[in-house]
Amino acid sequence: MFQKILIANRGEIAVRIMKTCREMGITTVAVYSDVDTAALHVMNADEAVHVGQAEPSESYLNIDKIIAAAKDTGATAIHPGYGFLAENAQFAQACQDNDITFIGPSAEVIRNLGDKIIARNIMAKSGVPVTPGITVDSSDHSAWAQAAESIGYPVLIKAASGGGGKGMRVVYSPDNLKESCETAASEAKTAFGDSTIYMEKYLDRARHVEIQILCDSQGNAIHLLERECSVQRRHQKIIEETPSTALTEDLREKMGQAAITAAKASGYVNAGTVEFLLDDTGKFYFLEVNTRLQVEHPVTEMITNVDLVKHQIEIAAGRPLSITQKDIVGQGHAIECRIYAEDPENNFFPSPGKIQFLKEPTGPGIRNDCGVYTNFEVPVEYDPILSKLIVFAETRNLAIQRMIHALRCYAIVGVKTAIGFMLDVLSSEPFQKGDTYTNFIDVHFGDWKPVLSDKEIACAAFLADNFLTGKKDSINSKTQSEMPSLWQQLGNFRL
Ligand code: MV4
Repeated sequence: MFQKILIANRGEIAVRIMKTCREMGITTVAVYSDVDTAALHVMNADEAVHVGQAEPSESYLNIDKIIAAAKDTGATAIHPGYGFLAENAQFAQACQDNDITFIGPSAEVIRNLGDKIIARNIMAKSGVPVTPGITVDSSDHSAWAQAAESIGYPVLIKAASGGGGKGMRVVYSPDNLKESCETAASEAKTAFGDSTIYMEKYLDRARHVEIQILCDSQGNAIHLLERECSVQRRHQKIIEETPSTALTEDLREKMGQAAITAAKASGYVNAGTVEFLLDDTGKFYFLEVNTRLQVEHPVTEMITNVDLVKHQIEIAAGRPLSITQKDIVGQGHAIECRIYAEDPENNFFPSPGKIQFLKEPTGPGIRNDCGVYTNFEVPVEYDPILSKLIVFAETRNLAIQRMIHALRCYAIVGVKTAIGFMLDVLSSEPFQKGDTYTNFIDVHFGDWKPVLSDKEIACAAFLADNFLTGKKDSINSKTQSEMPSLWQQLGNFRL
């Protein structure tokens, strides 16, 4: 087993990974940039190496500096987290070239699955269902027109190097086909340095359901059930849950097996996620494989009681999986809300700044994977995720109720968040009915306006905190028994 692991990331995910390392008796090395000298992940690590300026290319994305930091500290493995270098084949290769274990799949697998056309072809060949689709020479427009006719409109133009929805174009009629292909190709060139595009049948009204997999280097592969991630805005997931309200036991088994087939067909080793679109008739189609630990992995951990990071580390160390498919039994229901520094009154644009006060929700079935603390200045340079609030309960309804409770107890002052928005989504009838499709937010919350300002919501939780922790003197001088239940007042005030 590794003695020392370097975590090539920051924020909540770096903190999360360090927790498992500590439990396993592994020493951790943090890396940090100029604006992260006081970041939580630095304080949580045993050692920390300054790697450069705030710009990601100078620090968290700088392969040479990260490799040097591992060598200088004697770390023999690197966990990349998500984002930054997590799905960078060049980085995985650089680790290998320097005798450092990359905690993730091989460079070759990352490269193959990173190319969505290659990934699609691997899956189609091994019997994993893919949407009707065609790759043709991007300069031959008559070939495109023919392809679209044979697939049938609407079609979706995707970038071969894309993923996460970047560079996609829906085309409803032949009139805009040429133009859409050209814009998609040029967008892809700008974003990924690769203008290769391909075409698929566009599936309207589908759900995004993904399967977590774990594969060891001995050829054992298991799946850890599904995550429903349909509730998203502009390809940014907002709320994730497991199990999906859309799966029957039979469908779950079929999708799980398809994910294992996908893993074996691509030579996958370590933790990964196979994304599918699921339509109303129970048909599902391969989308892509995410070759990393995902943001939403905690919901899977909650219902399976499996520490995914621990298994990632054991697999990377060459150990066989210590669990089998029979050990994976989903229990109860888990929901995650992503808490970003974002402004719901300004299109949910990032709103970094100084955290003036933070009170994390706690209690039975509540987990908050947090990367910030009171007085920390959220840098403008990075993804403004503050934490992920995850709840677990026996049933979906109880989990929703618990999440509403936890969100109401979550006080964040100093930066704006979408906690009020999340509360409205969780309280809504379509969400409670499990009527979650990828267009859920646009359809039901496209014109959402806050009733209470973000400040009011944070203040309510702040006041509640002062009250509950006995600092009531700062609110008024009455003793607790003389006061009307502030908690009750706040409850009425807030919803
Ligand atoms: C699709 C699709 C409909 N039809 N492919 C978006 C992210 C990338 N992984 C693929 N995506 C989609 N591919 C076909 N043939 C709809 C989406 C899509 C989507 C998928 C998952 C979650 C949210 C989404 C939002 C819009 C579109």
